[in-house]
Amino acid sequence: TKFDERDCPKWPQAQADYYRQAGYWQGITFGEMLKNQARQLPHHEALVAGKERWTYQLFDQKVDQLVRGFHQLGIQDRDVVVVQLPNINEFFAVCFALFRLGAIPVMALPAHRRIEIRYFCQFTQAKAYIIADKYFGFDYCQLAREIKAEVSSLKQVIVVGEPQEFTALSDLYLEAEANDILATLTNPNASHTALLQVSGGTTGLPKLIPRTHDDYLYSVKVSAEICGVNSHSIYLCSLPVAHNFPLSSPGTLGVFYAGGKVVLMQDTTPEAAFSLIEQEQITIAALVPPTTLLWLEAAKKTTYDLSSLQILQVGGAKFSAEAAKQVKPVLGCQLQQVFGMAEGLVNYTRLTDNEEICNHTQGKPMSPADEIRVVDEEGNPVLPGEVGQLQTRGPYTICGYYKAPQHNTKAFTTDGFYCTGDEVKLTESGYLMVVGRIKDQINRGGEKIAAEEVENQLLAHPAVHDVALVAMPDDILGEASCAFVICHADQPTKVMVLKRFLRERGLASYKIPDRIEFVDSFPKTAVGKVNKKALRCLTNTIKNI
Ligand code: J2J
Repeated sequence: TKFDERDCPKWPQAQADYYRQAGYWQGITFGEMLKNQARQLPHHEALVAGKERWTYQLFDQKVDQLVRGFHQLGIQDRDVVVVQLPNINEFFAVCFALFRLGAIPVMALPAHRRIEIRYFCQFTQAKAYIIADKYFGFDYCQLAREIKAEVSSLKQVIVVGEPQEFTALSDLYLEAEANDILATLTNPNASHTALLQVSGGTTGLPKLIPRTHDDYLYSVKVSAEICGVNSHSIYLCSLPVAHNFPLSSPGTLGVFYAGGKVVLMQDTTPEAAFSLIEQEQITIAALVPPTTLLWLEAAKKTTYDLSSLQILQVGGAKFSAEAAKQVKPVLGCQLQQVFGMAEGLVNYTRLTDNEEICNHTQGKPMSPADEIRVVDEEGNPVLPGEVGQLQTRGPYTICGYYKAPQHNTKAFTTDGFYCTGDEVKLTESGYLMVVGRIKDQINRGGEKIAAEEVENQLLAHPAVHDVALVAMPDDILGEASCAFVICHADQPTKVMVLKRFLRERGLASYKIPDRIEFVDSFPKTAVGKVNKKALRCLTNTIKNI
């Protein structure tokens, strides 16, 4: 079964026409974008990871070679491929080869496990799954074996490193022969889905986000402009590459678009980052708030020279104004706050903004075509400056999740605005301040956890009668997760037992509750629902006892 664009709600015709006429959507694909760079900057370095250094020319050649190898394996236009790779150059060779073939990568994270990967493969009827053999001690070949046994659509497992019974990626870099397939490939349609991003989610199952070449490339281009990224920029990528922030805001793709250099790192300690900053003369880096706090601490006593660093982007979760104020004095670079979402809308503080704005707001929409409104519970606009839910639509915000018509009626308004679930305040100058959230999600230092998903997994344990997952304050992460569990009266169980249960079922480790509290009942709201607000308060009291 092939990927069907009809499973991805699209912009109404008039809106799409406008985005094209206004020049937002340029009909260019990611494959072409890289080809252009390889022509213009062949000897310029594009990608660095450890000892690997790829120029744009080499990068482009590797992509073409992989196109041949993938094609030979039977990967074609409109096939879905789940890509789960760490921060290595191959991630990009793989993704761009898939882009050129018209195949669609699912941007899985290295932290995902059996539950998530099986779901992605099954739900998309993926034809291939691409992994690294091992990463942080985890054996992905074993995971692939389990998935392959369960998902019949999955024909190929491709491995970076030791392939065991599967196919080695290194065997798929093929040189041109007679009747080169590259000559016969047609360029994918730029208005079609280029990739599937993974949503933070609010429901039992993660949602997939279809991003087209047109809309994603537009967001990448504007992001690069706003962040002043150009061919001299050197971008440090320490967040997991597949995540929307380091991929597109402006991220690695924005750097390629601008002809700059991406430096990938896997070791996320501040010292390793500082050493790379000095060595590679990094000019821009992107972090989530918890890592920024670690950098701020470590920078006070480091001997590394960080003076090349001009911009530090911080996003993914709320960054406190107190920490924000320290960035310039301690790290010697400018702070840029980034408030984005894989569904689309990204807000940036601008490089020309004053410190008040940079430290206290989460920026403003990147595009003049972004439409935003702040609404109350009934969906009516709140008074200026009041708190409400943020809704948005625009040239790079999706109109619906992949294959999720029912959920889409809830997550999108009838006039096509995405309901972000974020509670914000709009300042007089048009900047957004994130003040909270109405979606049932935990933002664990930038990693999103859908409460319902974890609750469902815990409910599968025979001893568990009911469960409610809520956020609890954490000094470093901002939020950690706490599960309140009611056991069946005759079946008491233990914290360790439940945690092990979740791990063995194959839930990504960041979703495993940081804390589990056994209770006899839940506080209820007036209408009889579990009162999560009260439970969140309870995490404080428990902590203080
Ligand atoms: C508060 N909450 C924030 C911020 C995201 C760039 C940057 C981040 C993401 C991302 C992204 C926040 N302050 N600065 O995709 O391109 C919370 C909001 C939002 C949700 C989206 C990008 N920045 N958030 O984090 O899809 O709740 O994208 O709705 O992972 O993260 O999460 P995600």
